Amino acid sequence: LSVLEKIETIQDLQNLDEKKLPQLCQEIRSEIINTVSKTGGHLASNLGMVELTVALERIYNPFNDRIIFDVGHQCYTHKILTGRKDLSTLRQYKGISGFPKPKESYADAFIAGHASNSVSVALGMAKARGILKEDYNVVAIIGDGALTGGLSYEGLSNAALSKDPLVIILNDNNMSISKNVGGTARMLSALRVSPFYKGFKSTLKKMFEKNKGMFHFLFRTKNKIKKSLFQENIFSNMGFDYIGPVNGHNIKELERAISYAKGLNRPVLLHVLTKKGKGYKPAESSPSAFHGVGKFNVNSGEIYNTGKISYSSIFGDALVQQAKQHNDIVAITAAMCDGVGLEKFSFDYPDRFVDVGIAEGHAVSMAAGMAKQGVVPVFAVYASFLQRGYDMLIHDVSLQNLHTVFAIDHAGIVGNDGETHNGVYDVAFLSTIANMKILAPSSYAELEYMLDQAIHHMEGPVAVRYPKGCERNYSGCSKKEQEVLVKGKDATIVTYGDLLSNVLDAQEYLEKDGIRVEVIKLNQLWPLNSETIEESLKKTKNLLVVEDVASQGSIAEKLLAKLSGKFEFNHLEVNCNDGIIAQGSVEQIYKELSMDVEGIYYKTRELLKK
Ligand SMILES: Cc1ncc(C[n+]2csc(CCOP(=O)(O)OP(=O)(O)O)c2C)c(N)n1
Repeated sequence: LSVLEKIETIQDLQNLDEKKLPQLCQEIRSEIINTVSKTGGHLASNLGMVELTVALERIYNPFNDRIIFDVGHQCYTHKILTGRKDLSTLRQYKGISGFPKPKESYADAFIAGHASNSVSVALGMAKARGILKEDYNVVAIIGDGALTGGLSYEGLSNAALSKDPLVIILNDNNMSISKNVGGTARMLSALRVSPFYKGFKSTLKKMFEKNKGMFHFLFRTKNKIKKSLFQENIFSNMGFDYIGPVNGHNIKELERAISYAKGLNRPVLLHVLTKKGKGYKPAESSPSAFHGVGKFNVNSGEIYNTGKISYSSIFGDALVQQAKQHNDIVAITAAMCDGVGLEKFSFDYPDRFVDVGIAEGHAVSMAAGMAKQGVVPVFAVYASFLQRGYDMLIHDVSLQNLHTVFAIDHAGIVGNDGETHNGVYDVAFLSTIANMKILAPSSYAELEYMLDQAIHHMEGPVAVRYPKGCERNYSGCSKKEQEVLVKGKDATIVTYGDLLSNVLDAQEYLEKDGIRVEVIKLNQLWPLNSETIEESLKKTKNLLVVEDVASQGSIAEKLLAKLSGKFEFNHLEVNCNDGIIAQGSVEQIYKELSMDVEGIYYKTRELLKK
């Protein structure tokens, strides 16, 4: 008989006989594995979190207490336990989000998607609780990968001496997406095998059971016994009560430690050790491959559609070729080596490859330092994560006009990860920065060409933005700043990047209706040269701008500002509106935003009716 089926409420979970917990965890694991095999998602991280989430939600009530998941990609067990047992629509259009989403449930205390902010958010909530004199608990759960992000240390530093009780659970699986990196990883390795750990297993475990008073006394005092038993570490030295490390797959041990942490009523850091991919062999042995995974065969563990050529892999190969010929090129990633296509580069040129951890702001400043001393840094980063580096782009890069290259992957709509991951603000924020140039390829050949231009033939900061996934129908290589690809007299469509193919297809349908559209493709988005567009508009008097960015700060907005008052023309814009775009496949989102072929066709007809 299923245990999970009987869990309708958090109270059911909290009242469940502890003997049934192993079976419950097994059922949750099966549910997660089966669902993700069909929907794709963050499998390995979630399998590692099953016992920890069960233990946590037997002690805290997510509908009253506030549980903040860092990144939030590991919250599937939490979703199952808080009224979303049927995960079949996970990450699908109009379905359950793969991240915590307060709109979906009150149990999802805060939106998540970008790493390292959970401690700050939790501290904010703990302070709000004090100010409003309310009564609930606040818990942050942060991974060892997310702990490489500087923001988490800002939060820890502030929280450590705070009078607001707060429990921070460090979910340490020794992995970011790939193996965790840097001094943080090293510090945690040392803690994992600390005397406390061995002690906890034997002596302290007994203390928990037999002599609570003594244990409590040891925690509270700063005497020598404590020092010998509780190894001093960065967290305890900052001011946290440090507990751990605790076995993250032993519910009994977890419940004891969590209850204890809760009872301390202070800022506490509870260190929990988990195994990424736990309970599913293929994910345990290849946790990186199963971190964010597409569809796969549950029995064999075979992941479908791997090794496909994509913009990321074309970029990675092109940069390896560049590095072969130029020994001053350095590749930088912020914990996304595979995601941005730099795996081969990291093997071939380990001395010219830097994985900084989840530290985009630092990566930008470090790139600036390299550039100042004559190296050519290429920072490959997803568009939405580069948002973290805005001040560094201005202060460290732009003011000195340093030659840095930003390979901006996942620009535009990213699909199933949804609103936190869409790269729809990059054109807006990059174009506010002095000296910045923005290029946008619409094909693999153009990406290779533009990367070469950015590295060797341009000065100062240059961003090359390209979409997630694969090249579409268009495979040309336009080498001008902008180019009229199709001549026409009735309307001018200006577009760039991934959407060019849809525009070209729509133009063909319009031509069948006798409507002649002029298609202008922008290769350099910024600075924006509008001469060709002006020439075209004098003839067509109708402008449609089609782009996969938010409307504020878009190319359309800049173009209209430039052309307004010069002459009369009608215009319509297709873009991502305010930029908050739901999850779904890229095709579904394109359709919703009228960026698919049909949508562009009808928008053009609507424009001509004006
Ligand atoms: C600012 C930011 N940069 C990059 C990412 C991409 N990312 C998602 S999860 C992850 C690794 C997180 O590792 P960890 O916190 O240890 O969690 P685990 O998956 O190992 O449980 C990364 C780099 C992100 N979500 N946010």
